[in-house]
Parts: sequence; structure tokens; C-alpha cells
Amino acid sequence: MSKSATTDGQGAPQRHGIREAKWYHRVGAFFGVIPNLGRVQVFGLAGVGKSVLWESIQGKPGRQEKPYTPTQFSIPPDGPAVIKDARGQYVVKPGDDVGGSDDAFNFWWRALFLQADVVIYLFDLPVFLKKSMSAEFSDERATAVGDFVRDHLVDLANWQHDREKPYFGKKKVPRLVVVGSWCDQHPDWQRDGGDTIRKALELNNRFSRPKDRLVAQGMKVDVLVGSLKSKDSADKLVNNLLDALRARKR
Ligand SMILES: Nc1nc2c(ncn2[C@@H]2O[C@H](COP(=O)(O)OP(=O)(O)OP(=O)(O)O)[C@@H](O)[C@H]2O)c(=O)[nH]1
Ligand SMILES: [Mg+2]
Repeated sequence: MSKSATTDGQGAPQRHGIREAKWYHRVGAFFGVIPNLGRVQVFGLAGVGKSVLWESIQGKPGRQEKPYTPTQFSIPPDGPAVIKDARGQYVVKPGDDVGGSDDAFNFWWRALFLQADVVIYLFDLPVFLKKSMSAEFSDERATAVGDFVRDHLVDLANWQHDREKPYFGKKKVPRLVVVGSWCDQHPDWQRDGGDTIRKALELNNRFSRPKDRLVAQGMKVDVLVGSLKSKDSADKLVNNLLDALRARKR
């Protein structure tokens, strides 16, 4: 297999194509002919990569090469995307692309949470683990980011818990997927493409003090690790996300 057919030269081969949904995909999803993975909402601190992840989910090429432009408030998405792979095609409906803030959760995020089927929380994993090679990395920044991330996850878990109550007779609880991104800034990423980082995260969750853990006990979340630095690594991360979303459908 040529290198271009793989993800970032170290991951599984790319298995799907993503494109914007045409009218017949929407009709197919409406009548249940095409499986609908639901509305996906992404949250995270400012500059963590929410907009880049959106564009990757919608199959748009290489925004990561453009300079960082903060998202103001909330941008409705262009429309659903269709993801096609060996197992068939699926419709994914992106939620709003929200701007992050460097403090508490934005007040309107809860409203978007309530409309979502899947909620992705994105965070800078090397900074969280205090092992980042980024120029902006400092111990104080890492401590602040760690506190924000844990607080946000507790908020999300509480909102998820609230939603467990029946909603117009229907129980609709969004699935929570936590994505530790920016792994390209971790010194071990090139070596094994995430295995060491995944283990470090597992150790954090098992052995650090409860208040320092990423995922508090009893929280129902999937945790993925990856990088959005290149189109290839972003495609790989979207692939892993889809596997997690498909698992929800089963
Ligand atoms: N090295 C590296 N850069 C990344 C990664 N993810 C995002 N970036 C860069 O980080 C910058 C911010 O990305 P955005 O997607 O605009 O961040 P955002 O979360 O939408 O930011 P706000 O809209 O301000 O909340 C961009 O320049 C991206 O190229 C990553 O995994 N690794
Ligand atoms: Mg943005």
C-alpha cells in the first residue's frame, strides 16, 4: 500500500470518504434507508480545534494550514455530511460550530447539548498530561487547562444525567465522547502513534487523586486520542470517532 493511502504513516488505512449530503441522502436518512448517526455537537476550550474537527467531519480539505481564526459565538453548519465506507453510508448532522471561551462553559452550550445525539468534548491532551512540546506550554497554563477540562466534563456528565429523565415520553440521552487531541505535540506520538499516550491517560485515571482525574468515577464516556494537525491524522481521528458512533447504533 502506498503511503498516501494510509493515515499518517503510522495508523490504520483510511477506510471512508466524507462528502456533503445531497437531497436524496436526506430523504434516505428521513425514511431510515440510510442510517443516521444523529446530530453531533463539539465543545472545548478556545483554539482547541473544534472548527478543524467540523471541517474534517464534513470532508473539507486542509483548513489546518490556514491561520487560526477564532469562531465568534455560534455558526450553524452547512448541512449534513455523508460518510461512506465498506460497511455502507451514514448521515451525520453536525451541530453548531461554537466558539470556545477560556473560562467557564458558555451559557448557550447547554441548549445545544439538549438537542444533540452525540456530544464530543475536545481537549489538548499533552497539556493535560503536562507533557507538551508546544511553545505556549507552561506549568500554570497546564494546571488551568486541567481544571477547566475536568470542570467541563463534570458539567457535561450532569447534563447527561438530567437528560436521562424522559423527554416528551422519549428517553434521549446524548452519548459523550471525549477526544484528547494535539497528540502531535506529545514527545511519544511519533514513536507509536498514541499507544504510550493512551496508557498515560489510563494511568492518570487509575492512580491520580480523584480530583486530578480526567474522567470521574461513574461518568459514561468514550475516550479517544489523536491529532488534527494534518489532514491524514484528522481523517484517522474522524474514522475512530465514527467507529465509536456506530458502536452506539448497535
Ligand atoms: N498541532 C496541532 N494543531 C492543531 C490541532 N488541532 C487544531 N490545531 C490548530 O489550532 C488552531 C485552532 O483551531 P480551531 O479549529 O480554529 O479551534 P477552535 O476550537 O474552533 O477555536 P475557537 O473557535 O476560537 O473556539 C488552528 O490553527 C489549527 O490548525 C492539533 O491536533 N495539533
Ligand atoms: Mg472555532
